[in-house]
Amino acid sequence: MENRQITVTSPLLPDLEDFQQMLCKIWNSKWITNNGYFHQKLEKALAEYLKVPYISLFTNGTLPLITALQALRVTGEVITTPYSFVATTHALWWNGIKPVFVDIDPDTCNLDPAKIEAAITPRTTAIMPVHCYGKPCDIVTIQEIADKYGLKVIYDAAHAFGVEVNGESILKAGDLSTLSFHATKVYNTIEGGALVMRDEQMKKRIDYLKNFGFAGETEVVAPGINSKMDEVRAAYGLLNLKQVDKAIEVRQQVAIRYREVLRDIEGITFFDDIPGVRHNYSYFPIFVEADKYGTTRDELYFKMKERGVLGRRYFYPLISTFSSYRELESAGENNLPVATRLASEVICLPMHHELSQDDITRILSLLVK
Ligand code: T4K
Repeated sequence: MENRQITVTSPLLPDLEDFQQMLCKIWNSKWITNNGYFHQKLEKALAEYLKVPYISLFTNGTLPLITALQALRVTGEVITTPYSFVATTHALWWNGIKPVFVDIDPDTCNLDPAKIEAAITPRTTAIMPVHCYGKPCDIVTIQEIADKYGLKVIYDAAHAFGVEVNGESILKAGDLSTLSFHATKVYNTIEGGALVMRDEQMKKRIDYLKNFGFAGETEVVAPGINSKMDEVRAAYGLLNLKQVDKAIEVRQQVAIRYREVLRDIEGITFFDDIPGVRHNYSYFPIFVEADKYGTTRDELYFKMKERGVLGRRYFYPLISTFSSYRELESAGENNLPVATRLASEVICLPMHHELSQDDITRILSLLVK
């Protein structure tokens, strides 16, 4: 039996020689950070690729969340999902904001819009949903609720690189959207991220905030932070942008193969593509219903691990169960039955551009009874 480990993801890497050429340019210029040539070039290229009006590059995907809350002067309470990576809620905590967890919709794993209004209090100032696994949130209903109560909407779109609905970027929804370009994402700059905004004024404000609040050499207009992307990673990002479509196509083929086989397995469910949506196939979550499948999620997860197939239980445990948040009134299991159930059933199967047909066969053979 083959022992090679198959990991949940594998980073999309630029051609090394191409990257070395980029490095030579950076070395020659001696300009290595602070809004350099490659930084500006990548912002322009990404705005075009993503079909968004303005984008500001960051050094990872967590600082854009923290900065977005600062830029919109969000305070008090924010409604958010417990079914995400911890960074989503941590960004609220770092701004002194109280997270209010609302349950998710089982059909999408995203914040359930039908449950948002009941969680709004006089202290609520914003909603922070996540397009989990890159599946679009119900942006229309969320905006209607936000407009009705005068709330800001910040989308954590860390998983939603390149996702479009009817030809429109999902990143244009809400007041601001954040992206992560971490090594594990569909598109990576090693570490990296971005904020997507609608107008030039907001871009200016965000650009100040990510550079200590500097507006010119001697003037500081806000208590900013340092979260700029450097030239090396911006150059790397430019190279990866050229090959990301091809990587997404391979991922799509993997999803097609997975679905063909998984459709016939009782007790395992998964998401199908949504008509009109350009998916990015960033993750391939399956949900294991133990009573129908005959094996629990964890039994399957550890069996896979033993055989060298390293799926991941994204997002288990729920953020609301971590010690920093579990005392919140909204963190109780009774308030979050769907998220609690799905977190106990999920395994994200390996999903990346380097999976071979043999890898896929090996992974599926562990799932077929
Ligand atoms: N919002 C959401 C919704 C997010 O999902 C995330 C990040 C954020 C915000 C924050 O964005 P960043 O500040 O991170 O940019 C990973 C990532 O570190 C994290 O970026 C990601 N979400 C989260 C869902 O997953 P881990 O701890 O599971 O990653 P790790 O190191 O175990 O890697 C997973 C697998 O990927 C490895 O088994 C093998 C492969 N891998 C990983 C790395 C780092 C490689 O092949 N090469 C590598 O260099 O958190």
